Amino acid sequence: MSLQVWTHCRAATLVAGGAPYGLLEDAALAVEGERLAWVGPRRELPASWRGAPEHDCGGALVTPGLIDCHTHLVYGGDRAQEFEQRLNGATYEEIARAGGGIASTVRATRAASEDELIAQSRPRLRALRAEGVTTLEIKSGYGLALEHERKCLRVARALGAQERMSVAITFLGAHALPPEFAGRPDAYVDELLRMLPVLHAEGLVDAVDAFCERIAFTPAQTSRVFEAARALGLPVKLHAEQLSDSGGAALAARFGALSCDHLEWVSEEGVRAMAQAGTVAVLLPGAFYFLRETRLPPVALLRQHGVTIAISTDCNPGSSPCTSLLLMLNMACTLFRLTPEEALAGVTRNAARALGLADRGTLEAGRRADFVLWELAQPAQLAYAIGANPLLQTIQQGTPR
Ligand code: DI6
Ligand code: FE
Repeated sequence: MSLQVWTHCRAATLVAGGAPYGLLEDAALAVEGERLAWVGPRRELPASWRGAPEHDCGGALVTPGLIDCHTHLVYGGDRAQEFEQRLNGATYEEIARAGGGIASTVRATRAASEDELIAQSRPRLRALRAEGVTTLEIKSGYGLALEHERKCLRVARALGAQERMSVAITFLGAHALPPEFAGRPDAYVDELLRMLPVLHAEGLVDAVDAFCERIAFTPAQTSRVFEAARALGLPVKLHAEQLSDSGGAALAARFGALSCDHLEWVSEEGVRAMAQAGTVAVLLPGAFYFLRETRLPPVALLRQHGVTIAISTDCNPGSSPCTSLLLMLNMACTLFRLTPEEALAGVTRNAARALGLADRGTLEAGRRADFVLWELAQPAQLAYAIGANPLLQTIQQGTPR
């Protein structure tokens, strides 16, 4: 197995409990094949590693590969026209109720072939990758019928393989009611319960998500989807309390959800339930910003109850047409008042937890050798700059990309 050592760097390991950011000055990272075998101060590098091929990082800052744990990156078309409508006075909910919103992306996505969807989605993935993302979650939810959901999930898998990106795939069939089921949401949930085992058997589902909201699915309907996921042994996550408090967070916690995402309207009871269940709070500053929301997620309450906080782009055509995870770090700090350290943990260690991936998110022995070299002196600079990309190099599973 190939042995390599990376030296002359400052490593923000994100290992909790030690220095801020888990920072190691003058660090060395020893890589064996696709894994980190040893991480520590260079002068303590075990003798067995001396003589292994060495990469001089030239004093660069090193962090774990970034993890974008909530995206809807595979879709057809765009919604620039709705952006214009909103600037002329319509609200996101009004547009959705009038047949636009998610439904308009469903039309464009259904009309696109697998190859067209790959071509349209690839630049978004590449933009994230160019900023050091090494693990990406992609949700379905713009197909809303077996063949179209399958098409989107297959596109997500194909993009991961073609672009050397670790992709976690989430089935979000319960995203919106498709037009052919208008007025019959429970019948659509019946249909979802038929679709899920089929797609799962095809190896296309790593987790199950739903949109629990007054413009989407009720807690009772969400429960039925989660029961079906549980029966297949699949983890669940939930779009909860984005536009109103529907009690989704507590419901998801009852199912041991990996994460609840958005959470602007979550109650203290919901936060408590998440803390007890170990459910991660995924905050999405891009959607908050783009919809010009004013209700902030209760960050102080999340901290007080010890809920783990992750950050993500929510990359999607309607509420967050964003392909910059670094910009989300900045917005998590400026809009939500996270510290730069919390924000960085939110796209590394905690984002890994939100995906149930125990093998990544920090720089320590045994983890995947996914890491990024940045032309920066201080880790806080990652969240500080707006629109900069200080990336020098990404190493994915031990191999420079
Ligand atoms: N919440 C969101 O922010 C996205 N989906 C969801 O359930 C928005 C999806 C869209 O508007 O296309
Ligand atoms: Fe989302």
